[in-house]
Amino acid sequence: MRSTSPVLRVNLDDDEFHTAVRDGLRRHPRMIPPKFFYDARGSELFDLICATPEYYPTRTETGILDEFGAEMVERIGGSCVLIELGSGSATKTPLLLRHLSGDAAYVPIDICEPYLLRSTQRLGMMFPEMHTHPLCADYMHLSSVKLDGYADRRRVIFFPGSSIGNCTPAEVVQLLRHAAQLVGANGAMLIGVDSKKSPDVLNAAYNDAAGYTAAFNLNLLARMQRELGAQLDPDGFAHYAYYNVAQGRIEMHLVSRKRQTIKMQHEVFQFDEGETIHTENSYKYTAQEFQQLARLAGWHPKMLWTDREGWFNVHYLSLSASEPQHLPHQGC
Ligand code: AVJ
Repeated sequence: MRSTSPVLRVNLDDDEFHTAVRDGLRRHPRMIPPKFFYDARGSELFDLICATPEYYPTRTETGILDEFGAEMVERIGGSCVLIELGSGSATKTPLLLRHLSGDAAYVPIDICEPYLLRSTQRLGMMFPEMHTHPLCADYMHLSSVKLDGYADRRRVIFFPGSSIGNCTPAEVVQLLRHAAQLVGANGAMLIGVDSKKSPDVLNAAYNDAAGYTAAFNLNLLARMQRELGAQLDPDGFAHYAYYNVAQGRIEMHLVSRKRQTIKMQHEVFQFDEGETIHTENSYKYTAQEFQQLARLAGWHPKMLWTDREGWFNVHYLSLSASEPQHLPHQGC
């Protein structure tokens, strides 16, 4: 009775990478959005980052989902439609799926099609009864994603990994509003959010000793060479990541190590030594800060699970104000 639909492509424009790089290099300070990290090589490097000892978010969130997955599913309801944003290799997803009912549906959304296919196949084998409808889409444009079918089921967004950290606080509110529209009345969300913590811990997590984060950042230049024919010296740039305490975010940059140019389709971009391309923000939110943003977007924070050190939070948000804050059997 297994049913896996073919991958549906939604809002991806083939030219988008070119436009983003061109526009991002024309402005000052220079900036290229982090979603372009995730070509096949970048997605692979991201998985390697997740396995480094310094990058605590993955194992911390995995621990939380492993311990509290059953409780989470009690909240969201076992026969829901689970919509995962940025599913990637979907290694954490089984920690929820194993508690869902056999008739649950799963809608993984990811920008990287090979990854989407592979993880869909793997989950299809692990959960043969589950209905899976993969969407190859950019969840940053969630308003253009439409779902039909399963009209009687509760729609629940699963957004792990603190990918929401790539959004500014204003963008968080906007994305959470679009998420609310997608799930409709009675919808819910489970979202993983990385917390503020010691800058030492944060700086180490984005400067791993094995160099995978550096390779991930620099792969953007290689992707520009491969896909856009950009003429550049990949060794002329260095990985730079630091925690900006005032802004509450990790910033990743590619720093020019010398005076040089990047040429792309007859356009020449001049770089001074030390000039950077800002490639990523990864905001860290306290539980209270994040709950405040969720409320601004119309969500009701109902529950929060965290690890012993409070390094990572998984929030349960509902659109229904009347849903109890605490489950009856957990009272007292
Ligand atoms: C996928 C956005 C959550 O910000 O920690 C990891 C991406 N960048 N190391 C993060 C990332 C560098 C990651 N997110």
